[in-house]
Amino acid sequence: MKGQELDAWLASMVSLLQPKEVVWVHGGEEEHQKVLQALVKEGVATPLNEKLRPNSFLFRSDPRDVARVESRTYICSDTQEEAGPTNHWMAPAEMKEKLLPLFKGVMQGRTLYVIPFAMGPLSSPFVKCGIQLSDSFYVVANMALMTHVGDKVLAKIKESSFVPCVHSVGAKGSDAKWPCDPEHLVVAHFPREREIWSYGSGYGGNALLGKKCLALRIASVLAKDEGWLAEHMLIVGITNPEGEKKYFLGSFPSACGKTNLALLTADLPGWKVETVGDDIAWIRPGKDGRLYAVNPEAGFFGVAPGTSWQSNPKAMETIARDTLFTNVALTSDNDVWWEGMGVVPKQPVINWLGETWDGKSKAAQPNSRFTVSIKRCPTVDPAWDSPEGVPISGILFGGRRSSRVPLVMESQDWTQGVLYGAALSSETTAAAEGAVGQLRHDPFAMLPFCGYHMGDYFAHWLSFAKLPNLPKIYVVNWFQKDSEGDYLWPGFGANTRVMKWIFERSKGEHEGKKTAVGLLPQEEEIDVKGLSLKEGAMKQLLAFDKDGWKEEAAELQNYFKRFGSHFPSALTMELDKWAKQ
Ligand code: GTP
Ligand code: SPV
Ligand code: MN
Repeated sequence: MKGQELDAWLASMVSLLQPKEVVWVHGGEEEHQKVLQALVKEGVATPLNEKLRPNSFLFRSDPRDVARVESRTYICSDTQEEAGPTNHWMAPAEMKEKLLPLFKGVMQGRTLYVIPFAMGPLSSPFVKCGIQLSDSFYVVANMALMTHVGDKVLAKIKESSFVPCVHSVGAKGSDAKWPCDPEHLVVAHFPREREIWSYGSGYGGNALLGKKCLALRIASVLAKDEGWLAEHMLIVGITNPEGEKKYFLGSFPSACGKTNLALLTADLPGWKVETVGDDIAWIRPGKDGRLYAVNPEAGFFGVAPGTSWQSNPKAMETIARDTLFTNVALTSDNDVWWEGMGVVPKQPVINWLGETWDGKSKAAQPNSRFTVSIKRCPTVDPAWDSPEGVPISGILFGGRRSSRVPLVMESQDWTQGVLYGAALSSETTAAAEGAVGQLRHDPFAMLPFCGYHMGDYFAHWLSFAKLPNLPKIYVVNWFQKDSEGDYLWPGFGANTRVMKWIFERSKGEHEGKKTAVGLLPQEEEIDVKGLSLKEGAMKQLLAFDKDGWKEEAAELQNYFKRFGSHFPSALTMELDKWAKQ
């Protein structure tokens, strides 16, 4: 929508939503502090121990509103064909008919917050702006950390355009601390109109509309039209002991390790890791034929459980202050706690539901999260908000695979690498509703986030093949298990060892061993000095399971049938090689 249309749009939305007042978000630290204090006063936020965790707050959601709801997320393109087989679809007019009664008068007695926000550095030619209308003060507090908000963005919008984002937690008239309406929840995207409407949830990707809704689902459609890529990827800078620096992208499904790799603490002497982004990358070809990536976000909305001083010290440092926590447990000294934090909590512990913890059930909700500005990261990359982005030397695809998929392998060319992305599958996590631990296809970790036909999306990726300076593409898997169900690979800091091999491969080092599915490292090429690994672990981690891959190929051939004529024949041919090896 054009900037000049803003006033008329807002007036029409106010008459639809019927709030008791309209409050603009201007941005800035002073306003952010006022928002937090008001949330405390309303009893929505609990201030944490000022000495242990300064300027940090705990929120508890309604227990029915704890994760993204993929089953109620819609792509409302003109035709179902455009949305493709991986998205829920409804015709735009039909969806509007469904939405209008839900939104009509929903904000009666509530404040409507108007949040002008920018995804990407404001000075970047690639920035995309939105205006989120919301009746959630919690959303206001989160958006201030996750995006650039306020008057500067509004000024930009006025001279350009914005994506209208209408959000309500629903439950008209409810005086609950965390109102929501799970029964009628709907997150609707209109790719042609470039609009987002979200009703019924105040949590994460359902409610912070700049993130998955704009920066991935709507942006993926813009990217296809304009010749770039909007991806569910981390961006990390790695410097070797000789001082050479390279940037990498990593695509992992939700709760499969992006934040952890983005904030990796190198466990090898002389290696340095810096963070550009932990969830989303906008990637464009530069004039030199290389790919450049920008992080459209300004903060982390990271998974709390599993984060510890052992596994991810940089994340622990990042969230040491100025952080919002949602659905974690509260210790008796007013600090936060979660499973896998690696410390014993001060008892009694109050669990995420606000009850005294029984010591047996989960104290923190498995998808409990922290929200924090990227500027709090001790090793934020100096180029994290570079308007042009950072040049990319390698792209990683990884999922949770307990067997078959090796620790790392390298594609022989772009087409095989695109097949790595298309073939990605992973065991499901708590980041979305539904069962956990079930293997599902999640192409490019974009299954819940691609705003158009996934077959066309594969073709769009292939269309970059002609660029002269493409990065190499890798599969990684930190999650192989042994026969006792234990992880074979220590993961976390030890992933430095895999990044080292990838880094050195991009300089032409290491020979590896060729297979039909890609190049695997020879055992001695991975530096495992100082790691405590089970006997034979590396052999298993780097094994090429030929029969397993044939089976994988057959299963993929079957899966890809759903994309029909949209499925690129180049991928069919590549996959044939895997099946017939
Ligand atoms: P989203 O924010 O949902 O997109 O997730 P993400 O991909 O950023 O996942 P994140 O890094 O937050 O990791 C999710 C969970 O996986 C956490 O509980 C981590 O502790 C765990 N994890 C991350 N990296 C590793 C690893 O190398 N090995 C093992 N075993 N677990 C890991
Ligand atoms: C994900 O689920 O991939 C997330 C969390 O990054 S949310 O913002 O809730 O989508
Ligand atoms: Mn994510």
